Amino acid sequence: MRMSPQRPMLSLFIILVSLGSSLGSYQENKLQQTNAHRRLMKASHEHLTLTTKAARLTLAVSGSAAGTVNVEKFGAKGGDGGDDTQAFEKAWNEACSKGAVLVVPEKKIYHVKPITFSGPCQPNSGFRVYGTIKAWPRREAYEEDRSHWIVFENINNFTVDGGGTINGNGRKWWQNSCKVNKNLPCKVAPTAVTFQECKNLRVKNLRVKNAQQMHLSFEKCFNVRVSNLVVRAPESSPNTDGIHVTATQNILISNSVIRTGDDCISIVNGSKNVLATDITCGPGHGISIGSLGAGNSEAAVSDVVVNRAKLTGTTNGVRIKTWQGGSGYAKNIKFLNISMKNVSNPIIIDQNYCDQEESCPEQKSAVQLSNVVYQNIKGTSASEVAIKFDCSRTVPCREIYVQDVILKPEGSGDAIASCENVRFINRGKFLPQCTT
Ligand SMILES: *[C@@H]1O[C@H](CO)[C@@H](O)[C@H](O)[C@H]1NC(C)=O
Ligand SMILES: *[C@@H]1O[C@H](CO)[C@@H](O)[C@H](O)[C@H]1NC(C)=O
Ligand SMILES: *[C@@H]1O[C@H](CO)[C@@H](O)[C@H](O)[C@H]1NC(C)=O
Ligand SMILES: CC(=O)N[C@H]1CO[C@H](CO)[C@@H](O)[C@@H]1O
Repeated sequence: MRMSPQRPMLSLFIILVSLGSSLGSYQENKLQQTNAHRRLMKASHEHLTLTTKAARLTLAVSGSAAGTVNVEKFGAKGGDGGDDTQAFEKAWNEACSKGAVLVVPEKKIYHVKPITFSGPCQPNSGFRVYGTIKAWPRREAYEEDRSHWIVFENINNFTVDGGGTINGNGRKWWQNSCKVNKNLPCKVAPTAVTFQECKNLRVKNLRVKNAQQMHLSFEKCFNVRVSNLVVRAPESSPNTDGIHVTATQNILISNSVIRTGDDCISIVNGSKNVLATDITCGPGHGISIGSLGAGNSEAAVSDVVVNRAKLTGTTNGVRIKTWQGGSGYAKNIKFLNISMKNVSNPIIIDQNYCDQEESCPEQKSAVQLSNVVYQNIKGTSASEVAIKFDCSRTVPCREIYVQDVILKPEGSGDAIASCENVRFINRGKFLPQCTT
């Protein structure tokens, strides 16, 4: 019962390739390109609908040919607080080696310790969660590798779906975070679900909640479609990013609702061709590119589009954050059609990012930011500074395009824009205007 992902994956590739070339031509034609872009977005939208139909058709035709492996076949019990890890391992080995779909049955809660699902697998393998997978609560179980709970690695042409829940059970981890208890040392906590070096991957129709630290991370993946996710953790939970993208190319994240204690989406070094569309975000820290350039490192991020996002009550809206002393670039980035409601820093470029106890000394080098487009961004700011371009003095921001950006104060008072070391070009409305 697998929704043959080859065709959708190929389509994704085509969408992303055309997206990439559109970004290229955008550079030449600057803001005259809105019509072409609108067509592109419309096309990609229709395309998604079509591929879904094609997938359904394939499903109907192929029936249950691929076969399934139920975790209960290997002794998973669910619900009694017992440890189902081994059953999951055995079920995975069978599913992966035979080309079947691992099934987590509905209505039960399976407790699982840190686990790695490794490929490569036979064609037609998959992973379908109907019920709930919940993280083993005792933190001792994570001593060997504190940064991961569930890992999928080295799998191709693969879908994770099912409509069920993956629950990181993160409360104890949050209580022991140095951000919550200042007396404790800062240590990493597990990412709930990590995808490493996966190709042609689909992750859809899932709830992921209460991660120990980040919820989902895509690392060194290629051709990924993420859709229809609901990601939730309390606003107060530390570092619980929704979707983290690192060293990944050609990834489409669509139709997802993300409400957590940190970035809804964070896109960092080595990522290229990232499209996030129809994202509902908040509470949380907004949609971020970065942080980049930490520890004097070199960064490369390009061709990122965020289209149709709705942010409510977040601490940032759309943000680019880089540390002083870094190098490399973040370029060809578009933030389009975004609505903000009571967002504290709706538009922010922060090249003096410093997320540590000690203050960060001034340094000469910086990650170069260029060709960043803000178009059709409307709504309200919870703070006075609605727009902040705090760019590097030695490496100013170049080619920053602002069109039809209107941000008003949420309450009474004024909204202002603060602009340091930025060269921007604006068309259409741009409110508030830079005062510095
Ligand atoms: C994945 O799909 C591609 C394209 O359809 C195919 O060439 C490749 O062999 C497949 N890989 C696996 C591991 O099934
Ligand atoms: C940044 O990404 C590039 C390309 O993926 C990689 O070669 C480099 O090591 C990365 N830098 C850091 C600091 O991770
Ligand atoms: C707006 O956000 C601020 C700060 O986050 C909060 O104190 C305030 O209650 C919010 N106002 C509304 C109307 O939601
Ligand atoms: C796809 C989409 O929502 N496009 C909209 C983006 O914003 C422009 C105006 O800047 C609208 O005209 C598009 O409809």
